[in-house]
Amino acid sequence: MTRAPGLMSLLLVASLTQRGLAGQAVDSAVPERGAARQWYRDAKFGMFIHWGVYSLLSQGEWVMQNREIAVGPYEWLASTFDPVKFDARAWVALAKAAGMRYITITARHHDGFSMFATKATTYNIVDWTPFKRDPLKELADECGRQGLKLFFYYSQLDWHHPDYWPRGRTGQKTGRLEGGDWSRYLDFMDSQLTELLTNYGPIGGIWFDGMWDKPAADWRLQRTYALIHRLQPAGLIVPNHHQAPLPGEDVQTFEQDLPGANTAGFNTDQIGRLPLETSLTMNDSWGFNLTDRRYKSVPELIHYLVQAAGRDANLLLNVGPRPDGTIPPEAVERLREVGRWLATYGGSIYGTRRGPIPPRAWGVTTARGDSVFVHVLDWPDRALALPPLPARVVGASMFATGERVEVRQSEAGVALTLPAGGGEAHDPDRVVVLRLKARRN
Ligand code: H79
Repeated sequence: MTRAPGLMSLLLVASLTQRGLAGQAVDSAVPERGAARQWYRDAKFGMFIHWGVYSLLSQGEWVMQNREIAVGPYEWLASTFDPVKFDARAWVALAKAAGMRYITITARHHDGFSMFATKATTYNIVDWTPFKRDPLKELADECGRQGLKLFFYYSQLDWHHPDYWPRGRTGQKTGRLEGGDWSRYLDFMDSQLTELLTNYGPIGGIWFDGMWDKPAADWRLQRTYALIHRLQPAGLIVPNHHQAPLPGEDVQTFEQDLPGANTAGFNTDQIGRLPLETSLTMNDSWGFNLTDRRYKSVPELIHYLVQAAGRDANLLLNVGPRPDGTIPPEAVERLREVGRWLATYGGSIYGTRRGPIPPRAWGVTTARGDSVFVHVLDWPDRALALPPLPARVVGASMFATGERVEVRQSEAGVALTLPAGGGEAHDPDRVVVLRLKARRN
């Protein structure tokens, strides 16, 4: 008798594994990771930080590639990095004020410079620069104190390492020798990942990027994923490879697009069953860019957050700190405003799942328990017609003010009449709470 459930769940895991979205099987197999994924789905809002040697040149994190800077001159640039105003407490406090629940920071970007203490190379912030401090350690400690989770962005692509060979689509003009040992490079990455997963306490997970540089290469993914999951069973693997999820992965992330959209041109339209995330720049740059003034407005940022939540996805919103370690004031202002909005409306976002109505032209729905939150993002009128809902609506009100919302429910759907006045039509998001009649189990 006692063996039967074990066998059943083994069979279940095996059958899930064969469906190609094998990552989800881990949910039931490893309780720590199942809980971490739940936490992640509830968190909804994170801060992405792109910060490194490239920040000095203020042209984004691809400057080494775009300006064809060779390894030698870039190494000199790296030796000048000295962000004296870096203050982990201030960064984490800002993320918290914005209503963010986690931070994902570049531990090492494509330029190959390690922003943390590592024994695998001297090309790192502690050994190579006058700064000599480990900002990731300071951030990890501060996140622990302020209750945020910290994820490490880790580039698989490297424009500096001699063993990144054969070269992929990028990094051709760096003046490196034409030769190298690929398996030694993979060992190097595993040793750095081991450091990131052992020296910083419990972390949220690893956010991989750059595999698309050499799509056909053997990245030894399963070995690396197993290493990560062995070192931190609750650590999530978030791969930005722009493909459907592969075995061992925990989150499907979309770059500059809501799940399912592909305006960026490189995202997949295959949405798996893992937790989802959208990463987004606040202007048009990830790394610091002094002249990029194309900042999204506060209502636009709120819309992205709500649109993501309505699709079951988190929003990972980027900031590109300046080379002195400060965050640009344009970003600070916007983050504080979004945080102010969340202080009122967070209950319709955090801990929710996508609602019963799929995304519509006027907005989206989120849901928690018997409550459905109707997010009216783009609709000028008071009257709004919804498609049929799975249960009877027993109450309807405006989320922020509690004002009554008139409801007429028929076979054709649910007609809402929103209250007049209050300037609500100009709000970035008019949120209506519908209470559905509880379904008895
Ligand atoms: O870290 C940020 C970017 O630096 C990095 N990901 C975000 C989070 C990134 N850079 N570029 N991309 C992601 C998009 C990749 C574009 C590609 Fe291509 C188009 C990869 C393959 C085709 C550019 C053109 C690189 C190779 C060919």
